[in-house]
Amino acid sequence: MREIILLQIGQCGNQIGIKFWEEIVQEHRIDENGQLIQQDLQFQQNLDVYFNEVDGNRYIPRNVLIDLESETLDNVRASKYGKLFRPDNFIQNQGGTCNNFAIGHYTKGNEILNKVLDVIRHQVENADCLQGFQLTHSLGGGTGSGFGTLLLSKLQEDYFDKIFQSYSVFPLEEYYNTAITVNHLIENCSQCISIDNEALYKICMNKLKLKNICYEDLNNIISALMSGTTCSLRFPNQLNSSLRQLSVNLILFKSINLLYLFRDCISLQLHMLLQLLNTVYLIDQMFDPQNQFCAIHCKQGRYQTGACLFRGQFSSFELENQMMQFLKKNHQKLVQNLPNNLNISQCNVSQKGLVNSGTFIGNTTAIKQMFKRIYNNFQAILKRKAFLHWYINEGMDELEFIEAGQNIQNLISEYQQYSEIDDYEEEQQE
Ligand SMILES: Nc1nc2c(ncn2[C@@H]2O[C@H](COP(=O)(O)OP(=O)(O)OP(=O)(O)O)[C@@H](O)[C@H]2O)c(=O)[nH]1
Ligand SMILES: [Mg+2]
Repeated sequence: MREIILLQIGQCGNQIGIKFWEEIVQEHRIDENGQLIQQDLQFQQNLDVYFNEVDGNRYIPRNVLIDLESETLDNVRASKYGKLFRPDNFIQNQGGTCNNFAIGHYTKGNEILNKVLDVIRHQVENADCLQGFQLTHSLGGGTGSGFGTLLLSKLQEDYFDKIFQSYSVFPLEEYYNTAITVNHLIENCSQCISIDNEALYKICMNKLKLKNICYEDLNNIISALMSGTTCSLRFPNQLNSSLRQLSVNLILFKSINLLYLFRDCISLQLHMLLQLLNTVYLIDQMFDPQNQFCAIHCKQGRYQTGACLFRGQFSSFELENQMMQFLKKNHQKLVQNLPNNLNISQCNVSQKGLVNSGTFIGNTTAIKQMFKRIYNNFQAILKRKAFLHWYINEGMDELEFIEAGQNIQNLISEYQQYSEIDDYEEEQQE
């Protein structure tokens, strides 16, 4: 089997994680006690990717819930699905980090690190053939960013042949934590799926017409997205059926280590919450900027690679055909001259509440805009050394900040360089 362990870190990481489990237990026909509601092979054939079977008839999520304060995890325990999780997999501390990366990474985070690694080791030993780890966290607070990256670096040492995929929520502010965390993700994460809270707020306001938007609204969108991106892992599928295959299909420059984040960063677009009328409309929606999860202008870059994940009842012939038509009309969206850089996979089990739906994951050079935004804001406060003492007091060195700035700048240059090659090739073809 090809098991995955989900690591939920900090308030945001756990709130998203819980929504994800709520969503997928329903898709796999499991109730809040871990028991099957309906036995049917199409829903349960690949259950062991995300669940451990216990006592022969209960299915328990393979996850670890971690926080340096207790409130969020107490809420999880008290929620409808609280009993679903293994009690030993909750690991918490008191007091939080006051939004400080250094406390999560160096001081308080270190106090719980061994306990967390023990619980993970236990899970790995119980797995038949672990494919990798997924991480949900935000880059804004101190736990998701600081402890999240500490854990990633330790796990990379112990399980270097596994795939590490993160669902990383980018905040509207909190530039120190964000920039330092991005620097760690460049180093230790195989695929970083970037979710921008700013873009989520826009989807809630403009598309879903919601008022008084709260985290739950944002997390509903994220969990629908995670359900879409993991469907090829959870249900029988030919394409993108493992984290490694997703990496192979989406990440172009694995062997050239300078291009780390090019390899690591995947921007997201998603079609969701719309009952689909036909395939053409669905494909259109998948590429519609209004549905994208990063607040960037996609027209200012090109997709190097992409994966379209369709759910529902489709004719494969029709899908391939319509996609070809779409790409003929929109050839400027994709880098030319790269064979098979857009792949299509199809899952017959529909997403909750939808007949047909689709999720698009794309690796685009336009994501450099997001890093430019982070870099500029980060440099503006670093130049004044504002708030730096809070980090230095917890054992961080100023050099770490300088290095993070340089690495993000290098990353932006890499993206820039590839954009220029794409533009040049496009001109030559015209
Ligand atoms: N989308 C989303 N964003 C969240 C959620 N909770 C917090 N955030 C964002 O995440 C950032 C703060 O991170 P938290 O997850 O609260 O912090 P933490 O990881 O628990 O770290 P501490 O600072 O130690 O509390 C802010 O930018 C929030 O806007 C959530 O449930 N959903
Ligand atoms: Mg917190």
